[in-house]
Amino acid sequence: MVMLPRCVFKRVLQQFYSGHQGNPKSLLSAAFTALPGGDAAAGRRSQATIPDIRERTLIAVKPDGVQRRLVGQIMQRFEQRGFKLVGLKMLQVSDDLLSQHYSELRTKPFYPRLLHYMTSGPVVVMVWEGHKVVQTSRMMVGHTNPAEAQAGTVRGDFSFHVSRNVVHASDSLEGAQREIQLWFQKKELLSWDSCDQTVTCEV
Ligand code: DAT
Ligand code: MG
Repeated sequence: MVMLPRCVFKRVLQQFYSGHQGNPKSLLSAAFTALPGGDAAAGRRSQATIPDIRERTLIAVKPDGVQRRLVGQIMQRFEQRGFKLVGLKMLQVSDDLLSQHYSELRTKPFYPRLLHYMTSGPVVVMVWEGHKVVQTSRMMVGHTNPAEAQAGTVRGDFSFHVSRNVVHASDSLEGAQREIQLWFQKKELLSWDSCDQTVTCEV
């Protein structure tokens, strides 16, 4: 059985009563039309043409970003771009969590300093959702080394040294999934309907 969110169910009823004849077939067609961004043809369209608006990524404002009061400005960039916030929390990170998060960097010479810096104060960690959010947010965050980051990116606008680059962003779909599971419990993530969905994305 398909569970429809309340605002979608309302749209189903509106479309059913406006113009569709009252038979079960047209109720089904109204349901397709009212699904987020959907229309009657969407049910027949191939999956490949439908943008995956449910993609998720992990973004974290690192201790330097929190200390410098940059949390609001960083979040604003993701909201402004049209992405949807589905998870948010502030925490003091443990060595254990961080060593799992940065497990690939364990052998790097800068790793002990990275660990020290990342546990030096609170971080704000969030999950953002939207079409190609992993790739887009990497571009928004900019090059790992702020000295090479483009102006207009978070790192390019707010930092100049690789050891204090303000923000973390997952670098791949698989990485995002792994990191989201590491930092968030399932119940801490919210799936909610944003009412601008059909305005920001053609599906
Ligand atoms: P990114 O954060 O862009 O995904 P990464 O995963 O290679 O980059 O490295 C993780 C963090 O480690 C990075 O954001 C900052 C730190 N770091 C990377 N290279 C460094 C270096 N050469 N010296 C000091 N810190 C470094
Ligand atoms: Mg990385």
